[in-house]
Order: sequence, then C-alpha cells, then structure tokens
Amino acid sequence: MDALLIVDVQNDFLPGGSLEVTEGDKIIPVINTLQTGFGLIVATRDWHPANHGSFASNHKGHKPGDVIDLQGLEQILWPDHCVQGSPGAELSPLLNQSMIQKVVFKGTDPKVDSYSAFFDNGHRIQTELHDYLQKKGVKRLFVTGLAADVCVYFTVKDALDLGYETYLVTDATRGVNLKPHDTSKAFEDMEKEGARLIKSDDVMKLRK
Ligand code: VGL
Ligand code: ZN
Repeated sequence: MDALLIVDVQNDFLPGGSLEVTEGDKIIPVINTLQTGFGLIVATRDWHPANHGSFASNHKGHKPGDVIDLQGLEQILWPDHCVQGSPGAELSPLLNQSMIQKVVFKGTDPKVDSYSAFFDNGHRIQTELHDYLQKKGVKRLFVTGLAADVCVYFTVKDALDLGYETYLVTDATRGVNLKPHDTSKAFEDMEKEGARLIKSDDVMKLRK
C-alpha cells in the first residue's frame, strides 16, 4: 500500500505567514495534482499551545534564530507559529482537503518540539502516524510539504528508520533555509540515508 503524506501545509508556513517559507505556496498545486493519484492521503499539522518552548517570545531576552537548551535538547527558537486554534495553524485553503483521510497533530507538548511527524524531537513519544500507517498496510510513503529542511527532513529520516520505502517529492517541498544551503544539504542527506528523490511527474508515472 502507498500513502501520500502532506507535512504542515499551514498558513503560517506560507508567504505572509509568521514563519513563511519562500515559494511555499508553489507546492500546493503540485500536491493537489499528486492527491488524485493516491488512495490514502495523510496530512500533519504543527499544533502548538501559546506557551510552547520553541517560541522565542516565551524566553526572555531571546529572539528567533537563537539556540537554547530546552529540557536537555538543543532547540532553535522560532517566531510564534501554528498556535492551536489560530488562523495560521489552519491548513491552507488552497490545499484540496477533501481526499485527506487522516490528520496527525504534533508539537502539542510545550516542553518538547516535534519536527518529525512520527516522534517528538527527543524520540520519546510517538504520534499516532506510524500505528495508523501500519494498520493500513502502508509500505511506500511519498512525502511532500513544509519545510524541506525541518519537518519534512526529520519525517523522512524517521520514516526510513521505521522501514518505509520513502520517497521525497522534490517539487512538492520547499525549505526555510535559515542558512543558505540548508535545503540542498537536507536533500543530499535524505538521499544518503536511503530516501528516493523523485519529481511529481514521475510519481504519477510510477503509480500507474
Ligand atoms: C516547522 C519550524 C518549526 C516545520 C515547524 O513544519 O518545518 N519548522 N516548526
Ligand atoms: Zn513548530
């Protein structure tokens, strides 16, 4: 069984959002086309309480981009984003949501961030994603969404570790690039770890 995974295509990560990814909106039509080729589609949402430890605003004297120790883990501080119930946390209205069967929420614990759709950053608590995909008999996972060098990157690495044949759809993702080449490095690293980099046109061919 194949599944399409759509990571964090939320307003705050799109142009005009609080943690905007350059050209993040460009991937939405690509994902909408991809969706027509899949029987199982799962989306994730970054879903932080307002007091989340990854927000610079919750650490006096700190600004976004600073790195702190959060409960023993290195944590990059971000602008407030994807606050539970806020418009920025909504999936983009441009994303076709009618075929999404399951939405997995992550980043709800204020004390630990969760970049991966499978685990928190301390690799201690699992989301419901792996169980769900196992129940559906998923073997191949096609990963899309935002951001290529943060949540998509850690999701792909965990998917590989969990044994999924994992494809990264390269034109269906964009990165934050806190440092200029973060996204190209992330692509290289995912490929080195065993992910298959594929263009959306080729996914559609492969699925036929
Ligand atoms: C993300 C930074 C902070 C992401 C989430 O979805 O890539 N990035 N929280
Ligand atoms: Zn976040």
